[in-house]
Amino acid sequence: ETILRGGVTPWPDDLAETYRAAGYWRDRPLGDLVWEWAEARPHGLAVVDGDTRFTYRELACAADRVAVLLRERGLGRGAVLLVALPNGWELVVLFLACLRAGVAPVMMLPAHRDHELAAIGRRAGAAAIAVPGMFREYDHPAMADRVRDQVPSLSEVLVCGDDVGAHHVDVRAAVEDVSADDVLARRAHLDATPPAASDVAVFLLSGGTTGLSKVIARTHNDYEYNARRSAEVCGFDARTVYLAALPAGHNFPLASPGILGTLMVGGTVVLVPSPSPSRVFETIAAERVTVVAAVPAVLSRWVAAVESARPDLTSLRLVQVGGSLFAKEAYRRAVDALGCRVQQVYGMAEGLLCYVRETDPDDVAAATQGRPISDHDELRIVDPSGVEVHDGESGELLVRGPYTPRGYFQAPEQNREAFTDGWYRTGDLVQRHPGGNLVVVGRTKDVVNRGGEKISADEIERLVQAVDGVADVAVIAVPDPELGERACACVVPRSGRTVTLQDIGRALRAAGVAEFKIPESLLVLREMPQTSVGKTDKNALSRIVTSRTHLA
Ligand code: J2J
Repeated sequence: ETILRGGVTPWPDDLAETYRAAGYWRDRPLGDLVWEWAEARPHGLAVVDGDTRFTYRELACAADRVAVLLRERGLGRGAVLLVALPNGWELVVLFLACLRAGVAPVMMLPAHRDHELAAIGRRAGAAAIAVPGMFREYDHPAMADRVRDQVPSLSEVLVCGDDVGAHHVDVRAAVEDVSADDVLARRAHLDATPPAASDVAVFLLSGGTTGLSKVIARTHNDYEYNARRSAEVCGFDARTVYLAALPAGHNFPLASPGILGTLMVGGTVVLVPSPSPSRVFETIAAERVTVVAAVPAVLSRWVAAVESARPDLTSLRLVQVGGSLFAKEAYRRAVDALGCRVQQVYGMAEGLLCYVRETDPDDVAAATQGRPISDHDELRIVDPSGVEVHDGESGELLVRGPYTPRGYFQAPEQNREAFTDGWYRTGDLVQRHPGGNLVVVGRTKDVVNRGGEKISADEIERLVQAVDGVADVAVIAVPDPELGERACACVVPRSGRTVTLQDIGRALRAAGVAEFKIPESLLVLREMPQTSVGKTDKNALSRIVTSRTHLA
């Protein structure tokens, strides 16, 4: 059977054989692991969400119950489910249920809205969507109903929360209904029809450079290796208590080593719905959390709060930080404030993961973003003409390897740009530190990295271009002390018209764009600066913006 494989670019056979021979690819679907964990430590604590706790056995039972629910709703092997849930036990159970049923979850964010959900739903051919109930005063089931109307393939709306409509699928109710005697029957049914290890296990969103949404298909083989090897490199074991504070739809908290890596080694996953310092500190103290991951913007908030609140962080062994630039000074300050190891991580949903190792000297830990997890990760650092740079010089990083897919899902046009002979063009400018680790020094891709959330400039430009009164627009990143960067819209209005930041915000919200992507400042221009070849000169725009102290 070839399920969803039509849109996947396979690894070449000889490399696939190499990865198998090296023991990276084990040819086992991830769903098989769920009962393996449950049998190894049935009464071990697997998941904690507030007062809700699951042992490994309870987790496996719940996952199977929801997997059967998916099957009953017509979602079987190769079906695609949009998952737009906040961190909570439902997200873990549903994720594992998908793996058990062979359904491919698309890891969205609860911050996504109609625009993102519909675009991705169409791209991935989603048959269903899972949302919370009311969350942060927003009616997610109502949004899901609208998305269903916009995506022809989408028919089922799953709700993980209260106030479930009669036409919705109630996920919580199914889990409450797990009866002991059916466990074996359910398990046998699901075991009888496992997905293939080369099937798509999960879809991740790309930090995208084009306005066209694209998704990354991660196979059971490559994603299992990614999480297992990460757990090994980061020293996770059964004593690990991992706090998922970043949105679990991201690859970092999901599998770097994250939730999946923790469950693989028999540790405990604790989830909080937001990374607010007070909630995080309370949870660390209450559950004796040992590891937590953060983006630099979130970590800075924690560090500032630690310096004033002095919470009990004595259980913490490791704080991981990645997703955007983390300055040396911020590293030093974090180590001082937290009193534990701070580990830089440079990763991407497209694959490659780099971690600073525990054995790296302190100056390397402070100044580098780590090195790859696999001996079979192949890296090239090239100049704009594609020629490898000399040692120590910076260039664009190209990568391929056992957990870096060879193309985006069903995106031949974008693949021509983003992949060359299987090499993924990261769009990151890096250089090699004398010790061998990578240092991220910049990027070539046109994105705004807003506190670790990637915003495609092109996507927002298309949306702003459609706003009434706009003749031309460019979206650029402007430095920000809190978030690292924020999006600024540089707009040339039509003659005789004015365009305000509020106009843009209103139009984008009406189009159902996620709040974090809406430009936060505006530069109004009479004409767009151009390069000598007639393209918008974004460097000139950045200079104009930084020379002004006050923007709209
Ligand atoms: C500078 N830029 C970084 C870092 C990522 C683990 C950790 C992070 C991600 C992630 C991930 C950076 N310093 N330490 O998926 O599993 C920027 C680069 C990169 C892009 C990828 C994981 N760590 N970046 O951030 O897919 O530009 O993954 O190409 O969201 O984030 O973004 P994303």
